[in-house]
Amino acid sequence: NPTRRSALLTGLAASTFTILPSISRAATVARLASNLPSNHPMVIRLKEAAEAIKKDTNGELEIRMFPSSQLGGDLEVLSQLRSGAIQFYPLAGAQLSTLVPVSSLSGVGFAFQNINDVWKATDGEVGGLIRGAVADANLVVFDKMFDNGFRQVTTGSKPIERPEDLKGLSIRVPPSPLSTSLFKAFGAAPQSISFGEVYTALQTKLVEAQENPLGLIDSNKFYEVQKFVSMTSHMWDGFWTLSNKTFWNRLPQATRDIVIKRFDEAVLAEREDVAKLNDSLIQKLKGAGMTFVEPNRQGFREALNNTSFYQEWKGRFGAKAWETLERYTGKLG
Ligand code: X2X
Repeated sequence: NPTRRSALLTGLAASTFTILPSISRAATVARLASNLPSNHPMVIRLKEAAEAIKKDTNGELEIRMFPSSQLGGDLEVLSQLRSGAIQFYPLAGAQLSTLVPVSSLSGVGFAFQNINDVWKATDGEVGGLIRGAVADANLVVFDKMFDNGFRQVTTGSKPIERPEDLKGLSIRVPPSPLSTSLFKAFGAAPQSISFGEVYTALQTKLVEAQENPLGLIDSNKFYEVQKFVSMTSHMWDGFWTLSNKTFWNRLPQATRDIVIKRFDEAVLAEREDVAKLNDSLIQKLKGAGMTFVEPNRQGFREALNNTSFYQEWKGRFGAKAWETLERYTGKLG
């Protein structure tokens, strides 16, 4: 009897739906990409945060980690974040500046003399300026930066002891206008290469040099393909944790609060990790065969002062941003 059959089917469908709500909502699975290797403190702490978030949300939010540029190059992954293909991406101000120019403000050459001044600025008004611009670019950005560190120049065959040694030097820099501009100001030949390709670029002598904080010289094993470390500390760099806005706004507020709490904990723990590592890494890298050079940093700063670098970037960032930076660094240029 067709009527009886359709009634039976309707009843069956209804009962199925009445069962469904009792099954907990399917967990949200998010992807977090990073260009750093899994043994870097930032990735280690974010992995811990992800585990805590899954537990705190009773499995509602699972964040899967994709370190070591597994999902693509630095800027390719930024596009994936913007499209929603991935949901979280800690990205250095250097690379982020290709989308949000002011985000490399914290990376101006020789701007900061110590890490305490960096945190005052990036947890303060410099960070506030940058985070406002990132939000205007339709990305979610968390409050505090992970520490990458003060960047040092490594080379394969000759140490960098004075500014003139940079002339003609084929050096890899992150895909970032400011990084390129800084090394061009010294007469070097910078090449923008995604971080995941740097080791091979050095190994195949595509470039002679690169520049990164000690933590990455160690965790990315650059000591295997580079001989000298020149402690130029020519710029500081850090990572903003970014999230896709559509994804983020769909999360329940309670879940968002848990993510914010755990990511904040991760940042503060990572900053301490990097500070401790810096004390031990020089010995460790010497043990791995690297030779350290302590160049006269003031000489590099004066040489940069004699170029158009500071004037150019004061114009590109604008008077307001530059004045905000100088409130923490003192007069630049
Ligand atoms: O690409 C780099 O050199 C790195 C990993 O330090 C940044 O992401 C800026």
